[in-house]
Amino acid sequence: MKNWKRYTITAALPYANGPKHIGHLAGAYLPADIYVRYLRAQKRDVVFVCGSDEHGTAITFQALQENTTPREIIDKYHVLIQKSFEQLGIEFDIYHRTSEPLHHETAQEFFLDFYHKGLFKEVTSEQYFDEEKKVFLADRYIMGTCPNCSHDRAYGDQCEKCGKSLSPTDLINPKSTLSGAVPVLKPTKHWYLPLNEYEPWLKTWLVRDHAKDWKSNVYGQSKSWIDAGLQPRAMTRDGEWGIKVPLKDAEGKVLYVWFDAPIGYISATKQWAKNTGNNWELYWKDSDTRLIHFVGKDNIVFHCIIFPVMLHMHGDYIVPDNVPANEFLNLEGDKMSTSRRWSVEMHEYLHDFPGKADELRYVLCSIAPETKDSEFTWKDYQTRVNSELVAILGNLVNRVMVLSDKYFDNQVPQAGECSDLKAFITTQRDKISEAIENFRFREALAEMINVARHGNQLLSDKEPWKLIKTDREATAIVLYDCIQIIANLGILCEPFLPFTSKKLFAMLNLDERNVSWKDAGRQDLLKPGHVLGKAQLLYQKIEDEQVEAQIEKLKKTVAGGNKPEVITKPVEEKKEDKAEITYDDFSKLDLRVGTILTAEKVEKADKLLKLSVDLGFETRTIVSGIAEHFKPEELIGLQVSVVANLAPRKIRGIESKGMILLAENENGKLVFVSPNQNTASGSVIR
Ligand code: B3M
Ligand code: ZN
Repeated sequence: MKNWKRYTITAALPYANGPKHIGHLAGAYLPADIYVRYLRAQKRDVVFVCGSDEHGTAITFQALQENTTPREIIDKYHVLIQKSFEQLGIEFDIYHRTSEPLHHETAQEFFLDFYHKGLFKEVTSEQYFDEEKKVFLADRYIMGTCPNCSHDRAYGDQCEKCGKSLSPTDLINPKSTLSGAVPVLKPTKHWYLPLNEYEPWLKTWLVRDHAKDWKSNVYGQSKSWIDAGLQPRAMTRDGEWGIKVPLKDAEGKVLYVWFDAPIGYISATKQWAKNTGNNWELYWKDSDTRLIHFVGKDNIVFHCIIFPVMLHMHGDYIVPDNVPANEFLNLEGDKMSTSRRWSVEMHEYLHDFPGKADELRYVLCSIAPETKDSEFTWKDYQTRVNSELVAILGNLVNRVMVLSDKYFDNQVPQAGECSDLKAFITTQRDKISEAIENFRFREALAEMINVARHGNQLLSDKEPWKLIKTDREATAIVLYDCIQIIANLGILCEPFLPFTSKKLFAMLNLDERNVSWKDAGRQDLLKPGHVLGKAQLLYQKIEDEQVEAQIEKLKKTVAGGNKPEVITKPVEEKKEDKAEITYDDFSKLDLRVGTILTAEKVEKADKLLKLSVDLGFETRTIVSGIAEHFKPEELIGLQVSVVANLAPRKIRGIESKGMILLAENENGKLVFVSPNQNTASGSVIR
């Protein structure tokens, strides 16, 4: 394998005209994120770009139908989608927008490059025009009778009854779906990419270079497109919404959305480079850069044929080295679809299962449609969370933390390196690496879980809870090994379960910045005597009622079409006008890091929790109005910011000394303001 100097990783730019569902996540974004996290853990040079695809006829027509503007639709969903990704731990280096001027310039530059080199074919043809709405109609927006089967609701591109692919002029009695008017044919000129002329280049590139290393579904689909013969394809459209064709005689014409969208990867990289002081050209023009596109299967042709041809035509650019596209993820026995409302949207999941991003990542990765379509069911989600995450990984960590605390004072016990742990974990690490490098993420995840299984096996073989009665030395060895296993899991699970990894490192009191992928396999990640952090619960069981409610919701949707909508408001910059304070005012505050030791409900007060908080120098009772946002058990061990010198107050008869700081997000949900790594209780915040 080639020794790549750097990586440019792209994930399909979502159309910002609606929410995105977990099928999209499983298809492109999650595998991309896993791959990137793995590269970062290896300290490789990588940029991971994505952003909103804001153009296209779909958005224009949606706006016409909903009596609004494309802008309005897009602004809402851009924020919603970006937030969802963030909360799911999909960590792009930049989430750009194709409406940005930088993108418009970049796309126009590509167009002009081809234009000036005389590479386009200019073709004038007759196309249907809606005289009422004053727009040329995309094929999808014309309906009529199918010449093949007489179905009277056939679309201008295809009859969904008999499956025949059509062109709008084939339809009998065509009508505009926008106005119902009979469309008229009008001549219009467009610029075509002569894909047919690039067939030889494509063939060589694909067949010679990638027959072996591309996934068979991707290679097969691309090859059959080429084998069927390519046609010139129009790269411009009539319309107002989009990037203006940068020519004098092109009034009212914009670039075809599939011309500009992939260039969006380049403009996103340019913006990222500007923000960070990098050189974007290295990431797109240096032959030592590995370019990889993560997309769903409906985007294969654009990323394996059209965009590579464009990059090749331009001449300066590298072409993708791989496009590890996934197939589709179905839902409860049917195709997932936002418009039919048979879907689980990312933001809905996050709303219904707050704090459970890793649970979804885990399940989606283990059932990812890597080689063929696969299926998500809520029952299966529950089973995988409960019998794998909770029962294997969560259980191991919990037992090891409890036992170490009980027998060894929450410290790594003294023990010789005497088992074969090192060989085992190194082998697992290499298996995981090999699988990730070859885009077999399901397998990689299973091998990671096998490491946790090994830990559980060790515990049930050696039974330290019995062993301690007779042999303290031997017990120390078992727990030493188990602690090292957990520390290794902190590294190995990070690409898949980033939130879990963070919690593991905090529990072990290990700074994640001090370890990287190559450290996995070490049996001395934590030295004897090292003091562990506080135990926290990794996962909770998913209850029957929770999955039943989800299934009910889906059924209701389809029956009544009224699945409750959860749209988060775009974040508004809210600035309260408070009077300015001096530095002295500020320094009057005694702000400290505290660790929550216990939490319980306050009787007859729905909103209140009574907490005991370790401030290092003392333990305080603090009453906090957060009971509707958090379950007491999930707070144990959590580190928070505390105003320590607030005058005591009696709340419901309980003396509360201090206040815990919380931030309220745009949904009214509260989150703690916590140090981003484990910090000694009582540490001063300033
Ligand atoms: N927006 C299609 C989609 O969301 C399209 C991808 C563009 S990638 C350059 O499926
Ligand atoms: Zn038909």
